Amino acid sequence: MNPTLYINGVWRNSSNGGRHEVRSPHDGSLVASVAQASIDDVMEAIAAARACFDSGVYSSWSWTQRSALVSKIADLLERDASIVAKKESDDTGKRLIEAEYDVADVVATFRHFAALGLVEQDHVVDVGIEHVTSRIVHEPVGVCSLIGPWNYPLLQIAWKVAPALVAGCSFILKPSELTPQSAIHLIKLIEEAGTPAGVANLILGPGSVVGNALTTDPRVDLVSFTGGLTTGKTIMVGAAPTVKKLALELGGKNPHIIFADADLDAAIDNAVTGVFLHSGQVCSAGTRLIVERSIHDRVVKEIVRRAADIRMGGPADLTAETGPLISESHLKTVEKYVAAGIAEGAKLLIGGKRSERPEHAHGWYFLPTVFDGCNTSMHCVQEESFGPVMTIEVFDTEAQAIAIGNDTIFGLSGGVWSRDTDKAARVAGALRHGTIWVNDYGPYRPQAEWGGYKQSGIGRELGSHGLGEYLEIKHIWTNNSPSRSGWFHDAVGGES
Ligand code: TXE
Repeated sequence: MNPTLYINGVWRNSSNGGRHEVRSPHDGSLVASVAQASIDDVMEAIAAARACFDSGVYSSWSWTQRSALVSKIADLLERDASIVAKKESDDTGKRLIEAEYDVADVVATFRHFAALGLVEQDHVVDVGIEHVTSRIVHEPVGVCSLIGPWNYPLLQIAWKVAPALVAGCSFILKPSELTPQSAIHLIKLIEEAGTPAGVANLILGPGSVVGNALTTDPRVDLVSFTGGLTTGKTIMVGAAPTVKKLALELGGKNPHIIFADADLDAAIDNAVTGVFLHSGQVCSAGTRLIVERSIHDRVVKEIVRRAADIRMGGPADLTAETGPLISESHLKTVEKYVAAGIAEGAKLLIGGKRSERPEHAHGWYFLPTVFDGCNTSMHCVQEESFGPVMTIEVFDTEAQAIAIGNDTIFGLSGGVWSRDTDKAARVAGALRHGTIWVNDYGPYRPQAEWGGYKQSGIGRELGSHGLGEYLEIKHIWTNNSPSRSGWFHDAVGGES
């Protein structure tokens, strides 16, 4: 049995012999068998990360040394890109080419944080007192639990691991139990790059057991989590007694607004990509199409035509444009969501059920689905399906478009299409979401912050704030000409 837990620089199996089988979302075949950590393993991993951090064996490395390490990991990821992409594609069911794009993004993420580590973080502030030097210094936050989801397994983990390493933290990484293989390989590369034992630890297993231990243990200083809203709230509660720092990305219900004066060909094409890419298993998916009434019929007709034409297939199908959902349980969740949408009066225009093609019979394929006649009182408009489901709402005025786009508990991302640049800028400014695309939908770059308003999360990943999450800020005040404070009266006075 391949040892797949990594604790204090040693690869090993679970202390209680637990294993977990990873199954292909495409056809249910076995793609890997990995160790499933026990609580004792989690305790050991946290102890190792804590001892490593407190010893200063890595946290005392200079910024330059840590950046060089992260840069080396990027090189190794580039070397192994095709191996990693294959593992990612096997676990997620996404096409190999999509997984290859993801790995390229992962490399870019490591390179971004390596470069950021070379930018001087510390500085002196002028406090207006001549004999005082006031320095602001940045120090690693400590021991971090990094918990990732299954939709972009390696990428979401990279957004956490790379800044944690550059900052000088120690961490315990827990990828989703559904998609562990790329994380295992990443940790091998982190080891190969020369990272000291105890800095990077890997725990595999279900969130409710090992994830819970990782997010409640008093020795952990920060939890960075990407996943569902319900799990995010549970983590907040568990982290509260020891007031852990939290970085949370909890998904979105993202408005995609098309005005009548938009470049409709580009807008419709991006609307289709924005919601059906990766079968909607994307936190920033543009699931809520919000269309100006005068173009509604034309836009809807075209979207339905395009949705009907989407080719679905597994990792090896070179003609496929999108793939299966991650698991049977997730497919059932999407089915329930669609049934609820129909029950509350949304008009199903296409899809709404699993694929009946024989080649999809053993996998979790759900057809691209479009609901028209929706409004903000409906659950299907308010709740994340995380499947290939678009809801369509209409508006008459700019103010209405903004109000509808903001009528959600989430605030991750949104899009606006218009040839009127002033109007588009006004709407972009008024939408309460962390990323807004104007006349585009979906692209991101590691140089720019990513994260949500409202219940989409806390904090930011990527950009420079994405490093800041892993840093404590210390103010060091040095009085170069010491004197008495003179606040309290002193009956004797002077030096004793
Ligand atoms: O996510 P979970 P699930 C949304 C999406 C989806 C829903 C549920 O709407 O339908 O979440 O998906 C770990 N303590 N997103 O159930 O449970 C778990 O092991 C600590 C949005 O798969 O949030 C996994 O590693 N950890 C999203 C990770 O949390 C726990 C991406 C995510 O699993 C835990 C994925 C606990 N108590 C789903 N319980 C996005 N923001 O992109 C679970 N985990």
